[in-house]
Amino acid sequence: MQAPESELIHILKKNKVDYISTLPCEKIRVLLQRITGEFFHVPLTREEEGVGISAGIALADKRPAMFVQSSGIGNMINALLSLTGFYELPLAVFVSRRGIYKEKIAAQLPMGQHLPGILKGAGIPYSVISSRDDLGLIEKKLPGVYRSSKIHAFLLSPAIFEGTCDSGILKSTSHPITGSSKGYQSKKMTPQFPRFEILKIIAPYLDAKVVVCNLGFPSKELFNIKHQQSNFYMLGSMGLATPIGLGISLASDKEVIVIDGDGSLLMNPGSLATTAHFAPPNLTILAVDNSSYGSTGDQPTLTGSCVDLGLVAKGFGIQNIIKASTGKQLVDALKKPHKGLRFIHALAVPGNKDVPAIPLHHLEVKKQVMGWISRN
Ligand SMILES: Cc1ncc(C[n+]2csc(CCOP(=O)(O)OP(=O)(O)O)c2C)c(N)n1
Repeated sequence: MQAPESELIHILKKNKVDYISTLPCEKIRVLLQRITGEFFHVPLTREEEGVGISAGIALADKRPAMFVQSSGIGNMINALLSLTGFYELPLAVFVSRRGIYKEKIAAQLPMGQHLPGILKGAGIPYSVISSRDDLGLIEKKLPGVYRSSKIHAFLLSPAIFEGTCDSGILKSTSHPITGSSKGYQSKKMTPQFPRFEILKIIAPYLDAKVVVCNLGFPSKELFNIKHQQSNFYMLGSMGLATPIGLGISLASDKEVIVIDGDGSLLMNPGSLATTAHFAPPNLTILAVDNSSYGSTGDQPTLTGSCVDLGLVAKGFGIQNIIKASTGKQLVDALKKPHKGLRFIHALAVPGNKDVPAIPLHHLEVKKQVMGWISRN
């Protein structure tokens, strides 16, 4: 009889799942080890960023899946609803469900036990997989996830994997950090323009690139300055611009530019670590740092007092960091040939341009972006 891990991997391969993002749970450790070796594996710092990365992968017309613990669903709900579900993208979420079978950690009980109710309340379809006899249910439901671009959660009981032998599992060994961006020093600069002017300056350099744009005013301003079919305008899922761009850059050969914001990067800073880990050569992150939550009324963020985003990027291991505040510095940064991942820290003064809303339906935006990626 096949091990349950092998059976599950067989089902995933049969359904042509390409990319698997994971954040570990001890109950599925053997399965996770196998996944690392057999798929394009994306190790996450937080489950929410995995939803963003998976959305980018789906925009590039590849098939994403995630393996997380039940507690991780609590970190994903907004992203699942305002990104994956909203843009009708496919995502299979395999959940190691704690708190229901021989659970020894009391803190796992609340999320594990309430999980079906939480998913039901959120309108996310799920299947309960209580034993390995139920694995057939995954085989039945998984094709529909990708055919109909739906989210589906498969709640996996630890009973399925009970007794699995984990001898031979590779453990992480500590290793020295190499190749960090030693040369980058953050010079003092004074911001010159608001975001709108920065977007006008960089607009000519966005041609023929997939642009993932932060939600709120950044997207509205970009639409009004330069709409192109390859612009993905976020309408929710704050903090996931960089993960979405990372997903597209991993799953396609297109040049990708993420227009992110300081408030959003502070919400999911770990995504810079994941991005540095893969360091896709076709990805540029342009962090428009206006030291404020611009779209909600310019409330200050901590980049105005104690946080230097360029140094944050450096600390997470991004090697190519450029700081810019003048028009020339911005243009030079974008024109400079680059062989690897770039992080452009663009200083801005607060303020939004009063521009009309984007008159496109969000599903039209998705269609345009996916069409552009597949044609080019
Ligand atoms: C989870 C979540 N919290 C809060 C908001 C409200 N919100 C929308 S845009 C935004 C500000 C984003 O700030 P930043 O990333 O710095 O970009 P800026 O608008 O300043 O360019 C906030 C707080 C939200 N959409 N989602």
